[in-house]
Amino acid sequence: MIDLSVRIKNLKFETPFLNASGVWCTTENEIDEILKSEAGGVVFKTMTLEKRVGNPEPRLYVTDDFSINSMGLPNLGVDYYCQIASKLKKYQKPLIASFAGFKEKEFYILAEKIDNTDFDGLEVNLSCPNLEGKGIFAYDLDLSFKILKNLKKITKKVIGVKLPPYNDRETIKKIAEKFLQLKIDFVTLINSYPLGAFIDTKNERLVIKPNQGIGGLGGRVLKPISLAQVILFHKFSQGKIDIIGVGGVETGDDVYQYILAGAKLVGVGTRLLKGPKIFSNLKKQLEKIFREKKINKIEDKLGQLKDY
Ligand code: RRO
Repeated sequence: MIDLSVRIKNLKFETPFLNASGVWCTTENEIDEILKSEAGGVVFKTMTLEKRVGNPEPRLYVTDDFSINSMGLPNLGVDYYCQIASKLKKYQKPLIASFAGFKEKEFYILAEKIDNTDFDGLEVNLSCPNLEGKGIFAYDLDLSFKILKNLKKITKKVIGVKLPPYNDRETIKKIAEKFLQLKIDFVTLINSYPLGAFIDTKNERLVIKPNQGIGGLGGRVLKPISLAQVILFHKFSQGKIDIIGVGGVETGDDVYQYILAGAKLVGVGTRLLKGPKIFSNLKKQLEKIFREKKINKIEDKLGQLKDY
């Protein structure tokens, strides 16, 4: 019998597939569709204290190879999501609240609100690349560690952090060691690569409008970058912090690569733009790989890359 279920602390996911926050998870209807699919749970669109319309369009460009977005955090606001969480509880799948503040204090107010609801876990988004005139929190390690230390005092729920890509091993090592100390339960690796641009040669202009036409890069091209982050984080955290791998997941083979790299679950972003049907395809394809390789459960292969 193949068992694709995994756990992060006390949360059980019947399959290791999630949406990447941002895709198909802004309205109650979208979240409902994810929960009705073969996804093991859902991560909500990153919520802010107030609702937001986001950046001007065009703000998303998608090809088979990549996506570029500068959505600018459009969402319906924390109160809306807290309210619908109680309705969506009926699916008995983990509901994860992704949230972000513009200032340090807002992270604490958001966490307090979310802590008193039916959400099962929190994903602190320290890596949104698209806020005009603002940097990425996660590139300020001292501030990020301070925020997380304080959030741990506020919430008793399962807590994870969504990180951007880093370009050196030392930073990943430092973060992994600190997260072990802070008892962070999971990390989501990675958000979109922060600086992506593409030019439409016919019209001689960039394909998106906000932020000088530069936005977060996702999709197939991200997978090698993301896999390296997962491998290094898994190594430096000694496999003690669960990882949700995100970046270029399209097939069961991609999922299997993330499992070997050390990710217990995967998040699907760019490919989910075509709809939640991808989750049943991923399930069939991963089960086929498990059958052929005679694997019974994900834990047996987690981080099990062979040496040369
Ligand atoms: O809404 C966005 O522009 C956005 C967010 Br919050 C994020 O975390 N990652 C991304 O690629 N876009």
